[in-house]
Amino acid sequence: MTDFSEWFHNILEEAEIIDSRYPIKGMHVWLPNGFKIRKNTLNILKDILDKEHDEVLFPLLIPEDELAKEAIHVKGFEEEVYWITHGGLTELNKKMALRPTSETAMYPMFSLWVRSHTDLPMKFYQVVNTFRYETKHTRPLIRVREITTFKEAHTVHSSREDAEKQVEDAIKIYKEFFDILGIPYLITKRPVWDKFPGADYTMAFDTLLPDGKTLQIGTVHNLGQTFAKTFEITFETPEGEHEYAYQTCYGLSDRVIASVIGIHGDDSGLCLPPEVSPYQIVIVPIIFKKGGEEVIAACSEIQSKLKDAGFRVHLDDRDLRAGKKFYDWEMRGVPLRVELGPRDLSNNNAVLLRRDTMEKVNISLADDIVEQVNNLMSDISLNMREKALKKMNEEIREVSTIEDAKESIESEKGIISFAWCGEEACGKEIEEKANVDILGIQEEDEISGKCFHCGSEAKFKAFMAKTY
Ligand code: PR8
Repeated sequence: MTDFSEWFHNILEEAEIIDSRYPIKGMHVWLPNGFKIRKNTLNILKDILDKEHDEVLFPLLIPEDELAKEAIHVKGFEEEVYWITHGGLTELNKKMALRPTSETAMYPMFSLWVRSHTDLPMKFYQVVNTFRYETKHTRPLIRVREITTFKEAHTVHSSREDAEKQVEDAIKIYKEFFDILGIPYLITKRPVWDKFPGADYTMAFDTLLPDGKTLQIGTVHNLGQTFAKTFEITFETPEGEHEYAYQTCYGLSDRVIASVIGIHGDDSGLCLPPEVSPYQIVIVPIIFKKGGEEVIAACSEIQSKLKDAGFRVHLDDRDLRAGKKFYDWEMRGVPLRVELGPRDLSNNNAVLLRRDTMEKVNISLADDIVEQVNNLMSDISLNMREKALKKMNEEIREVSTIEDAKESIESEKGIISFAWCGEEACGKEIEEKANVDILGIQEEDEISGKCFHCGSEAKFKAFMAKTY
């Protein structure tokens, strides 16, 4: 993969994930194959969220006065909002925004719903499309103007401690989700100048794409009482007093799919984790002139067994060369291929090919195929996760001077860790001098010594990278 950007663009088209020719910049069409990957991925997240959250659905439009209520929030989004100004030919007396995110759609309603401490905590999520007029270069799934799969959770609590714990819980949820997908991540607390507009602080998940740039794939924000004060979200305490609620929100986007594609893919195309692949197994009969029917019958039998065991299986009986079929399914990233020809059949064998390692495994059809496939699938998921994690960890380098940081980033990209004082002025200088973004800090890591730039006492281990 010499040019990731080109590879990414081509594979979206070749594997029929997205059609990016829709005539509005930053808005794309999900094709059936992509939609299935999206659906499988979403189901994993929903299963996790559904344990403690209720799913809701709010309107797409937000009245101007609600959007404008939270001053810091609206400032952060003012350049990114799409406005509806007309209904037919009539100019509206109140403009309406297409939600860039839903705080200002939800919180006026939360103010009606939250009454007593016994109502709390409240935990909601919705999966919707959101709109952001991004001015940076748009790319399918990575930076879009219509985020088609915005998974946003919003919670309300009766104490600061509860909200802080929710931030930890949300981080656990996202870890579990990304682990299932084999997406490695670095979790940091964003610098103050890069936190979500209106939040007390932002925790972010970044992953590393093959071109050495990091991609923010999820964020968890502690909103403190800022929005509660703006939107009058108050509750009655057990003592009968009225207090502003504490809130959190966290979200993921189509970037999750971009990471699955980019991180696991290779020169042969996609390599999908079994958990999300539209087909988990494809069976390719190797047919010569003689013995074709027996081979197809044996393939169908294998298909039924695997289907009954709950796998998504496809028997590719198209009238095409086996080599062409191999190419197609490898490119689409199907985790496991079963090949069966007349000679295999007479030996009561089949050949399995793992997409992650491209290794062939001979199996005996006398043994339980479901068990063998089950074992292989777990191994594939594990191997994909470990390989991706190892690769990312190898790209995290510690440096002790800003000159080294600059050189290291210019030549090898990846992520740089360094000792930092945490001061905004110093951080901004670092970003400018090294021409990078500071991703954030890890507070839990004790650190001693001097800030690698300004020389004052270092307080944090921090990270920087070229970012998307
Ligand atoms: C919130 N409110 O909105 P966030 N294209 C693709 N993905 C994107 C884009 C884009 N243009 N912009 C952001 N993301 C909070 C939390 C409700 C939910 C992705 O937070 O603005 C990024 O991965 O940080 C980002 O981390 C996530 O959406 C949430 O957006």
